[in-house]
Amino acid sequence: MYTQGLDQQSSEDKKKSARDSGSSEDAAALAAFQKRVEAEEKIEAKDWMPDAYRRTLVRQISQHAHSEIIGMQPEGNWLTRAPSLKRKAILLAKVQDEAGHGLYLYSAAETLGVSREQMVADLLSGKAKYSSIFNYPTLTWADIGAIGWLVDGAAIMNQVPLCRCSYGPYARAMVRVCKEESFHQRQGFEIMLELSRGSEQQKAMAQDALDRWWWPSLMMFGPSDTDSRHSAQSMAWKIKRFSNDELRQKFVDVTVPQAQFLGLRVPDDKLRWNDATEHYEFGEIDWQEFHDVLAGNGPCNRERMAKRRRAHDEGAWVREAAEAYALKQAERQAA
Ligand code: FAQ
Repeated sequence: MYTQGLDQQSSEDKKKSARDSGSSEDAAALAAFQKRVEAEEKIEAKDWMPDAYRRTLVRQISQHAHSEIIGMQPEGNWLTRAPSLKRKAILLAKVQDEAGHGLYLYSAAETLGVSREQMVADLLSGKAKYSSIFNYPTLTWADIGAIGWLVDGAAIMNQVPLCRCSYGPYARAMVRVCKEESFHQRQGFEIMLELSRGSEQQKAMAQDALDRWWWPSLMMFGPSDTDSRHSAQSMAWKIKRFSNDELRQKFVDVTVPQAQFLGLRVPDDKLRWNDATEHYEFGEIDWQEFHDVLAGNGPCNRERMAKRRRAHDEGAWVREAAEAYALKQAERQAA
C-alpha cells in the first residue's frame, strides 16, 4: 500500500519533496533550472537551484569578498605616506570603497545560506582563497598608481560581465562595485600620468611599478582555459560570461595603448600587434609563480594573513559591543 502511495504521488509532489529534502535533484528540475538560465531569468535567493550551482557561487563570491578585504592592505600601506593631503583623502576613500565591496559581497554570499562567521573563519584558517595579486608588495608611491590602473583595470574587465551573472543578488551587487572600480582605475591612471610626465626619477618609478605589476595583473584572470577547472560549468550556468583567457586578452588589448600613451614599456619582449587577429600577442605567463602564490608562498602571503588575523582579534570588542547592543534592543522591544 505504502509503495503504491508513493507511485501515485504526482510529479509535482516528487519535485517538491526532492527540493525539500535537498537530496536527489531530478533531471526535470535540473532541465527547468537550465531553461531559466538560458532565458536570462535571474535566479533569486529563494528559488530552487542545483547544489553545485549554490556551492560554486558561495566559492566564487566569498573568494571575491576576501580579495576585497585583503586587497585593502597593499594600498593601506601608503595611507600615511601619500605625497599630499589630496592624494591621502582620495586613497582613503578608495580603500574604504574596497571594504564596502567586501561587505556587499559577503551579504550576497549570505543569501545562499552560508554564514558570515563561516566565511571569515575559512579565510582566517587559510582554507579559503583570495586573489593572488594582493600578495605582492607596494614598494613606492607609483605602486598605488599601478594598482589603480592595472589591478582595478583587470578587476573591471572581469566584473562588468558579472553584472549579468545569472544569480540576481551577485549581479546587482556588481553594478555598484563596477561604478566604483571605474573611478579607482581612473585615479590610478592619473597618478601614472603625473609620474610619467614628471622628473626622470618619477618616470623611472612609474616604469618600475609597471614592470613589477604587469605579469601579476595578467594572473588575476586565473589559469588558462585549458587548466581552468570551473570555467565550462560556470559559463553554462551564466555565472561567468567570458573565459579567463578571453578576459585576459581584452585586458591586454585595452591596456597596451594606455601604456604607450604614458610613454611606458610593457615588460614583455613577445608583445606585438597582430593585424590579422586584431589582437595583441603576448608572452607566456609564469604559471609556476602563480601556483606558488596560490600555495601561500608569494612575497607577502604570510604578512597579509598575519595582519588580517591581528585586525580580526583587535576587532573582537567591536563585535562584542554590537552583540550586546543588539541584545539590549531586543530586550527593550520584548518589554
Ligand atoms: N588568485 O577554474 P578557475 C579586486 C583559483 S577583486 C587566486 O579558473 P573560477 C578589487 C580559483 O579560485 C579581485 N586564486 O576558477 C580590488 C580556483 O580555486 P578553487 C578578485 C585564483 O572561479 C582592486 C582555481 O584557481 N576578483 O581586484 C585566481 O572559474 C584593488 C581554478 O581556477 C574576483 O574574485 C587568482 N588570481 O575563475 C580590491 C572576481 N584565479 O576555488 C582592492 C570574481 C583562479 O577551485 C584593490 N571571480 N584562482 O580552489 C572570478 O571571476 C573567478 O573566480 C576567477 C577564477 C576568474 C578569479
